[in-house]
Amino acid sequence: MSDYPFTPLAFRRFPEPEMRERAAKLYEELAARRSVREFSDESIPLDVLDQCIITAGTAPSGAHQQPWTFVVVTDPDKKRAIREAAEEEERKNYAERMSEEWLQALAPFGTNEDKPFLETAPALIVVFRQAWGERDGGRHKNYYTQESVGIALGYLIAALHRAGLATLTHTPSPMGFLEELLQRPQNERAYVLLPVGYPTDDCAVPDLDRKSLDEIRVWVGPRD
Ligand code: IYR
Repeated sequence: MSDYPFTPLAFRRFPEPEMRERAAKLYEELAARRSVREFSDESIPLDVLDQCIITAGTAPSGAHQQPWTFVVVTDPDKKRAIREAAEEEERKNYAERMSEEWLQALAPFGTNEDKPFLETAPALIVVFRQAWGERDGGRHKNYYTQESVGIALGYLIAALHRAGLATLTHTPSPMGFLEELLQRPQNERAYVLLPVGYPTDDCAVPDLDRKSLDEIRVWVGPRD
């Protein structure tokens, strides 16, 4: 017997004009999202984070293994410890580990090894990938964990944006210190760290363009 007996799909169909309208609306909403590096220390309604995390947990995953854990850090001492450890790694990145080409790619964004937002933002969500699962005291393999957690992260960023919260997709590298500081089990690997909060009143972001449809889409086959 299947672990999951099949059940009829509840699928919503829309008239075509409404499909276009809904697609355009989501574009408009997500196109307005920007990665923020200057966070206000103003508190946020923390229950909204739970709502967004449960939304992320609806993402598809390989063999439905849901190989993700979302750790929400609001404790000031923990945030400071994370900042210190991240800055130590980033100092090495900027000074030794990043290639000249990489440094040049980042130059327009003015990033450096100082990560004050890790303390200023009222919450950090650290997303972990479960490299393997545990069942009946034994390990079982998880499939497509990178893809699954990447999709869930996309849902999470979109959900937080829609709720009116700013994020930064931050990947201090390497991220092993997060596994230690947050005392995660052996099977969990830090995947990404999202500071969450409101931007400062004078927050500025790089004036960048996004690639056009023609640059990112290749069509194979008839269009009508
Ligand atoms: N992790 C480093 C470097 C960095 C890398 C990328 I790719 C960015 O888009 C931005 C920064 C840091 O956070 O500074």
